[in-house]
Amino acid sequence: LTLGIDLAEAIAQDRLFLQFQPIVRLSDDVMVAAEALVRWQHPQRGLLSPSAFVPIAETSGLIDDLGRWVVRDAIRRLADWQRRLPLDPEFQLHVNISAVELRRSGMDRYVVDQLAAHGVPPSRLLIELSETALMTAGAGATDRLQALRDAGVGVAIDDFGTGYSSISYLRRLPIDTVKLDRSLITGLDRDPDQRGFLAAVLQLIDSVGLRSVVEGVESAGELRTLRDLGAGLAQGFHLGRPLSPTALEASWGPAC
Ligand code: G
Ligand code: G
Ligand code: MN
Ligand code: NA
Repeated sequence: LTLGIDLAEAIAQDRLFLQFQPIVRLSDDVMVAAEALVRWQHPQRGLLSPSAFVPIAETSGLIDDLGRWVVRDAIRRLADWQRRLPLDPEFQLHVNISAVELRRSGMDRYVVDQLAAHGVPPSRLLIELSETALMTAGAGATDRLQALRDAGVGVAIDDFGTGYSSISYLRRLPIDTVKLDRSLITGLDRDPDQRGFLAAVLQLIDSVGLRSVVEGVESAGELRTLRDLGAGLAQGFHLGRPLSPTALEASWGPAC
């Protein structure tokens, strides 16, 4: 496909860009994190979402270049923010990594080296991997994630609740955060069974010493129910859409 050729060029010419979606601590409504989401401004096809080009990158061998571009740009942004803004001590940037990137040896090294090169403390970064990516990645991948954890980088299982993962993975994988898929949240305020189920899942995650982020909060009713359940961190269109860096900075309260 010609999109693959275009993508190689787009990476080389910096025609990709990141948007940032706020992640909010529900106890005090402070934005304590954001998720970086890659986009591509294609000259003919317009704005493309990652679901339109990450799969192409994965099959065409461009995923390493794409992944490095994302990691480097995200860390540069963190360096810029910590220079110019009174960042909350806890503030963390979440970055998505695909299963194919995780299989590459040296992925962990690249992340740690970029952090050091830009003077960003490793705890400012969190790497997100989908449940499916974690299940299929193999032993080398687990070692790389452990190396990231040992270096102080956060590691999250993303889209939790959609795949076929056993809950025992929550104890075995080198992760510190669980991002709950939005299918667990949609309609939460209207369904008591779903509410009970989510309460139990949140408690399970807490009981094994992990932190949870609830994704896909789209309504005031869902948000209210999550507060009642004592959920920690939340993300979703109701709390904030993916934004340009400038727009994210404007939405930053003085506390950050
Ligand atoms: O923004 P959108 O809903 O189209 O995102 C679709 C998917 O793309 C999500 O599953 C998200 O995790 C993934 N994604 C977003 N940004 C990145 C990125 O920088 N790298 C990788 N590998 N995946 C990303
Ligand atoms: O798979 P992952 O969780 O990384 O997917 C992130 C994608 O989900 C982003 O593309 C983002 O735009 C989208 N997203 C974020 N919040 C919401 C939401 O509240 N509702 C829906 N439908 N999508 C969301
Ligand atoms: Mn994600
Ligand atoms: Na998710």
